Amino acid sequence: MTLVRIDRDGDIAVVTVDNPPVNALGQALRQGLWDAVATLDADPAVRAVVLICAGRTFIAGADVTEFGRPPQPPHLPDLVDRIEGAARPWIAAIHGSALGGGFELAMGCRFRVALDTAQVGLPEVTLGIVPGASGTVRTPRLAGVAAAVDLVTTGRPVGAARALDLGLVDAVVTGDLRAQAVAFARAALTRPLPQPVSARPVTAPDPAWWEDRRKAIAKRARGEVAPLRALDCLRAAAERPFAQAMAQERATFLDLRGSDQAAALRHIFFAERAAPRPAHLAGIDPLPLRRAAVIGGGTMGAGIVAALRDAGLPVVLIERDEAAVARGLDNLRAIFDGAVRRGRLTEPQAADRLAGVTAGCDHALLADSDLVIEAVFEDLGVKRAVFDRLGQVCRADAVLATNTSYLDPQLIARGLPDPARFIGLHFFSPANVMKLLEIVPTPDTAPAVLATGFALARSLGKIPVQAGICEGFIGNRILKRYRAEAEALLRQGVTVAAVDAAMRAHGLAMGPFEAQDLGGLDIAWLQREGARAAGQDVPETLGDILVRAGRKGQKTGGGWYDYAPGDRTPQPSAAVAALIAPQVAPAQDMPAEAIAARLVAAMADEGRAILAQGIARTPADIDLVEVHGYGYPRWRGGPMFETGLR
Ligand code: 3H9
Repeated sequence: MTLVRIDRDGDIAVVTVDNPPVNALGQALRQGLWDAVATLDADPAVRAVVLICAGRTFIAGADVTEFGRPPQPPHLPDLVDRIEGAARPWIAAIHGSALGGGFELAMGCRFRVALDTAQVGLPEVTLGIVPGASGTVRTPRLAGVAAAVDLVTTGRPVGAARALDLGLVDAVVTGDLRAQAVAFARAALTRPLPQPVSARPVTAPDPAWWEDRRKAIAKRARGEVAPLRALDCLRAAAERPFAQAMAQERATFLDLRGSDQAAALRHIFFAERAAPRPAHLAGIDPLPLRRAAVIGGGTMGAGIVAALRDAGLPVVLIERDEAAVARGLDNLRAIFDGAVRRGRLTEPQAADRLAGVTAGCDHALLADSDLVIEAVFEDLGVKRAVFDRLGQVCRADAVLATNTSYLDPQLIARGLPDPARFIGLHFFSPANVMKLLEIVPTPDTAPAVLATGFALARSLGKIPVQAGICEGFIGNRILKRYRAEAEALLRQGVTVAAVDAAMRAHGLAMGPFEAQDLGGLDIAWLQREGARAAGQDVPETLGDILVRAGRKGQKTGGGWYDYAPGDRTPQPSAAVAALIAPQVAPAQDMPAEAIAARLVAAMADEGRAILAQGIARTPADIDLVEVHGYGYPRWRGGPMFETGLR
């Protein structure tokens, strides 16, 4: 297959890269472009060169699959220099995404022309590396240091309009990109050429500015090394000559490329891309999803409605009476208003989201729905009653889903006229924000219905993970084990604050106890009490002691910690120490790493049991659950990856 094609439009050469799916810069493509420069430099009839890509995107970056192997020439930084130093000016014509090495190559060109729908960026830090082909050195010369620091240390791409404002691209066009880029080239040839990017000046901020950035980035990074290493490279780019800055960038890139963090982030990168289309569902067509419905407008139900509306689906929201309908709509309005406040939606977009919801208590509204998701109170009787009704009123081919997080979906489905179209879809709260969707088929679920669950996840932009049936499925089952192990540490004499601090140091936003205080200790307690009432032998937890003493978390002014009124800062609690004292050994110091290792090992151990029982299909699926549902640091790759199970 020819990865690089050259053709002509008069005296303008057009180099087309065609390396599906995303035109990644593997060795063969780098060589193809290297040779194209030589060919075109040798052709006196050529006055300028347009670099354009076939398929859905401009070059999306280096080929990440090559990162586990030694780099092969021609190396990308050399290729970028070669294009910049070519005899004729090159013009990058960008559609889709020019990311990482793709954008670095575009910066080697004398000009960049982008379609209005394109985006550009340097996402390398999300892969645990820094840009390795001049991204940290050329970007400040193109867009200034502040913009470059933002772009490189967050890894977030920017759209074409913003890229134009920042000076990252020279023109934004609509319509026929190739024709527009060729026209741009012709016009550019009538004027003196600008300096190559490497030769442009850069204004260095003062040391205090760098210190401020360093503090802000370190706080955000929580142990992730690439953003700070990228900042070092950017500082070198601002303060030192081009060649020296390039040498520092290359050394940093090669160092990080072989790091554990980069391996972990690559693991998550590929797991995320594999998840929406699992191999075992290849060739199974999902059912059409044109209209959806949600039963229950509480926090979870409203979040699911918002997620469905964000994906453009019209939604019916059913509640049990008019007052509940009004509350459900209020919940929904609060979500969309919040999105407007945060600048995620405009007022008209929010109004449109709301207008696409038909809310009521008449089940006849469900007659047209392709998918109905139940999100009512977590009680088997209540859920059974909902599905009895759905079995009567929904279309015979509609998919019926439960959002249960603990109950056995088989019990919920019992009595349905056609259990083959029933499935569990476990969203995480807030459902319009959290990326994880656990998909829980029963033994009766039809393959097409399972495939529909995955299709739904794709249209909602969620990460789907298939889970088998057990208490808590994958995520909540591991959470239970994690909390139990955290309590075991307390019983050994480790303090609540030491456990939480250790997990924060490990990269989680919160430790297990402060997280329980935020969510409320009573939720899990109610489950345990329910199980005890049903005759199960559930040993008393330390959390039970706290709940019985009225300490349910922040909402009661105290849980594992004390809270001053109006202040969410956890304060170590003498009352808690006294309450649990009879159950705990004398205080002991344990290093933070040892605490984290114990907790991670417990999670991974539960993960292994889950795999052995067929509840999860792969270790990577478990890692995705932890990263996208429970705030596990991506850069550690998840508990399975971290403990060596890949
Ligand atoms: C870099 O550039 C380093 C340089 O600074 C220095 C070098 C010296 N490589 O996401 P999709 C595969 S680091 C290999 O579903 P979309 C992906 O696995 C790189 N493969 O598509 C999937 O495979 P499959 C910086 C890649 O349309 C298929 O392509 N660049 C790469 O939803 C489709 O992917 C990035 O980090 C890659 N770089 O989104 C950009 N990228 O079909 C990463 C994708 O077998 N890529 N694949 O499952 C993206 O963000 C998205 O792919 C993109 C398209 C937005 C481009």
